[in-house]
Amino acid sequence: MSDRTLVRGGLVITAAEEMQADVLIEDGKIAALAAPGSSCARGWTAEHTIDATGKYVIPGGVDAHTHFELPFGGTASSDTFETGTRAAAWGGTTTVVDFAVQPRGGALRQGLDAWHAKAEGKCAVDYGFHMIVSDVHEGTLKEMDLLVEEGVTSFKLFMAYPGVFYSDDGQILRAMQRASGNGGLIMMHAENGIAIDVLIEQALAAGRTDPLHHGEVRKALLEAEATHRAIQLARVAGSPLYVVHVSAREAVAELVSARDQGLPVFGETCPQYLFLSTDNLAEPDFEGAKYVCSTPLRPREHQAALWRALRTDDLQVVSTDHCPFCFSGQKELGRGDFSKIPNGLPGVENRMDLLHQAVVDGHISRRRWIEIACAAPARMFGLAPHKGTIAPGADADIVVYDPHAQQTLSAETHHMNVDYSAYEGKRITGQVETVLSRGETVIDRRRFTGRAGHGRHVPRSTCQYLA
Ligand code: DUC
Ligand code: ZN
Ligand code: ZN
Repeated sequence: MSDRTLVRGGLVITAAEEMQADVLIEDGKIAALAAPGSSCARGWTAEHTIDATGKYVIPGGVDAHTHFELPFGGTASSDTFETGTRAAAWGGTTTVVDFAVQPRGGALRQGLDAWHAKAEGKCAVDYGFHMIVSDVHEGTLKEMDLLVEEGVTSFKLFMAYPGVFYSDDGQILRAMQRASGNGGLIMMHAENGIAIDVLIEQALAAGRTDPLHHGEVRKALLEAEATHRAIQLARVAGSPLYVVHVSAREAVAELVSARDQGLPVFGETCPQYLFLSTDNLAEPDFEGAKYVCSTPLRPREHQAALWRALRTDDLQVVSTDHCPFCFSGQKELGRGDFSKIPNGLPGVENRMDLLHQAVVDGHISRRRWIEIACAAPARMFGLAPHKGTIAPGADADIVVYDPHAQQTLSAETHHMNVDYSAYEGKRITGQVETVLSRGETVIDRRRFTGRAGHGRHVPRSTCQYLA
């Protein structure tokens, strides 16, 4: 006996179109869309009906950049796969792509197995993995081919963090050459980490130890320089490139220039760069530590370039880089030395709402909201056509979104396992009401009805932007 649900009376919004439609779900997949009310006439019967009158019916969000349980700076990010994916569901995100980490001196396989073990049986929504390559050598390169075959089709390299994740230009070039042969997508953390380390040392020696100096040493020009270098290396290797967490307008200019030349160069930014700034890093009493992440928050003047690039498709994706550390006991590790503050911000629960607020504020259209938060990350990371859209045959990952609800973001009410909100007190118009993951209701009118273990690992195909 098949299981059917009808989502009735809502405004269906995809990246391609908006239409009043009923959505019929059968056995976890979208079976059909029909004109409002015609479902009864067509004889559709459903065991469950969700009334979406006056609401948006949108695809579940795809957050292509999370770090659950990431060891970093002597501690680990505070959301587990269980708490993090539950918070994702609350925020209308039904697929996350997290980063498995190759241990230095170890194999990619070791890192990937470790991340599978953390996630298996714990997740409330579906998940995939990228692979952080922190030690490029002949063995690693061969392993990249195997990972692509098993659905881990993207590899993050770091031009930052010497001695931790860092790869030099030769290693980067070799990994890019390999990706150009096996269809993998290289994701780049583009900051000149060698130069930044010099500036960190000089700042600390001069007594400039506060969180604000984290932003000052991680200069926009050093993000732009690394972005330029990564683009040139990718050209030489003949590989596509995806630049993660773009924050500096000078880095955006490098991407625009590459794209104007028709190069397969892509980029993401994150809500923190669109809504927060160095003003937050300057908050007194060490509160600025809450906003320490890399790339860093920039002066507010950078935001216009990010919004513009999102509108012109020079940036394709908004992901969160969700990497939460509690203020108490974790961020505090860096009191007296900003370089010891674990890098990262929470946000997996807030992305869909913040981007809806961007629609309300006139930065982007409704369809662009769905494109950058759902459809583009799904295509970029080989999750389409199952994820990121509402169309017959796609997974029934669906959010009923109330565009008129008013909410205030706060650590008091969020579900992420972290003791502060980066957006404390921010008023948002719009709220997730109900969330389906493969047809199963995981949030029912603002009650969590999901379960750990519902979420499955999703093997991904290669980047669909290149086809
Ligand atoms: N940046 C962060 O802010 N956190 C984790 C890793 C990274 O690159
Ligand atoms: Zn990074
Ligand atoms: Zn990251």
